[in-house]
Amino acid sequence: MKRSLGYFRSVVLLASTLANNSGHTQNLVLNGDFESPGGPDHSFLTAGDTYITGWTVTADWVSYWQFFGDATGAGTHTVGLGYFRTPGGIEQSLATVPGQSYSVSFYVASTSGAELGASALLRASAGDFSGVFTGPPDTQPPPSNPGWQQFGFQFRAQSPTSLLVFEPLFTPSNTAVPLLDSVEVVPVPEPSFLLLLGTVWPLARWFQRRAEKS
Ligand SMILES: [Ca+2]
Repeated sequence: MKRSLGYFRSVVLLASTLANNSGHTQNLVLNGDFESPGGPDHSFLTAGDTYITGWTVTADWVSYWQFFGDATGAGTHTVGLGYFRTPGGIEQSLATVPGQSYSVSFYVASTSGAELGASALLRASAGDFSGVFTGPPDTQPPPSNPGWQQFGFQFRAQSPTSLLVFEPLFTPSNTAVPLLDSVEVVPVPEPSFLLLLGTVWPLARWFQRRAEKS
């Protein structure tokens, strides 16, 4: 019986560790909050520029801002993609497992110069996903907080590396620039893992309580 209890204490520890780790999975994105390199505003980064740590500029122009504040209040910097009809995107290559699903989250705000009220359009893509997100309307003239909204999507990796890309989408009637901050990518737990956890965890807890009572 003692050996049995010892075994289930080990299972409790394992299940507890798995449960804790599943809630605190590490962000796969390097410098997803854009707090590096820090320092003053840096406008008009051009294609190929790697000034923003971990990211590569895909097209002229991208701006590195502390002017607009931070999406979550945890930092000071963000990026602006494009400049009033001039495209400008950023990308980062992520190490992924083919077939594995990942969850992406990020914050978007809009800046539209004199045209307050416009909502910036942001195209995001990774793995098998590509979609356009409409940011919240720009209602506050800078340097007031432009207002931030969190968005997200899931993608399935198709190779050992997945390119995460963010670009503005301008239309003849909408030239609002999307601001981007706090990008996070984490693996989506597989159903089999959740099933295992859902089975093992209650059983292990039951044995733990029995052991504590005896
Ligand atoms: Ca930030």
